[in-house]
Amino acid sequence: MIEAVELRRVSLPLVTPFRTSFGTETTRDALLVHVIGPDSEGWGECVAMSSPGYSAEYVDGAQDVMRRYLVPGLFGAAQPVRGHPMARAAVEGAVLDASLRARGTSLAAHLGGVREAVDVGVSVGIVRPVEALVDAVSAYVGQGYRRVKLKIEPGWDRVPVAAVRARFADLMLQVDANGAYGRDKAGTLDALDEFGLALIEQPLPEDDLAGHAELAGRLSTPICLDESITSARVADLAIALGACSVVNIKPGRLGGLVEAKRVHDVCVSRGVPAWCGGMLETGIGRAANLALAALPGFTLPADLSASDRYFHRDLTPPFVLADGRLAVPAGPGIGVPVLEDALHELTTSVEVLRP
Ligand code: OSB
Ligand code: MG
Repeated sequence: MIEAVELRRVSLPLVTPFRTSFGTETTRDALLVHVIGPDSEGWGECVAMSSPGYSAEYVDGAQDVMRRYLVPGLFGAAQPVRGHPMARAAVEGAVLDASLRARGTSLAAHLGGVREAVDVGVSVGIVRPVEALVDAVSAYVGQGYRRVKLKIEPGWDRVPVAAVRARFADLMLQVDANGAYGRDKAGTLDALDEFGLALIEQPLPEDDLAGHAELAGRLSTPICLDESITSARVADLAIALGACSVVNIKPGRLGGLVEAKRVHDVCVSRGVPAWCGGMLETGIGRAANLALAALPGFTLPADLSASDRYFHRDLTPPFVLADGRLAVPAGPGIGVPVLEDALHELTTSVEVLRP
């Protein structure tokens, strides 16, 4: 039984602006779902961003669909809801956290996690000039991150990649275009083949599986899909078409941990390596992602970095890098407490919904 659901907005200033092909973030304005029951409570984090640049969802829209449809569904007035995976994932996550906390079971154990720590990398935004980018990468490498991902866009690809590769010959390096290359611009991606990249993530638009298959056939660098992978069915199709040979798995994009695990299972059965993506989550979303990344099919380093890579102050005890890994929380549910002081200081609004 659920007594109340709080939709809580928080605003966390980023330590450094995060620039991608779709925009620049300077603060993480996140929406938290807090499910409160008689003897348990649970937390979920919605990864929708402030504006619909990464995908169609955005945080105000996610809160609206939660308020009108998803939370009333929890209270017994269920209606079918198409789309809105990020909103659904946050609600599903909060309910699951509450029930696992009540049972004393960790999310990692519930999902079938097999490791206590996860190899992690860092996603580095577009930083100009190139010298500043190389300095930023150098600092992360010094901290022990196991791989580096560079955000690219048309006009910012070969030169920054060449500069980072020239400085770090053996670094596990990959790039992410967030779909910024049209088929007309995709030719410039051929120039990246000489840098020994681990993968190129989502070079073309989300719906262009055929274009990705063509590119994958031409390049020797593996193609990884992020935005395109909207369900386990699509993951299976994309792999079958040769559109990707690596998959980025994000529970928010997929509508929750249940579908994310299905994508993981597709990857395992097709022998395709997978890794856990990130969306600049607070400690709440990060804890859940780490539990997922403990599954055996996550064989490549995750986009889950230490709290201090994102925020001066996190909502949970900070996640700290240890030998290039983050520990998988072992406590009940997502396994970490939400810090009351930080929560109150960083909250910008609370909407309380009751049955
Ligand atoms: O495409 O992987 C992405 C952040 C926001 C939106 C999309 C993406 C990202 C990242 C950051 O790359 C990964 C992280 O949380 O560290
Ligand atoms: Mg991506």
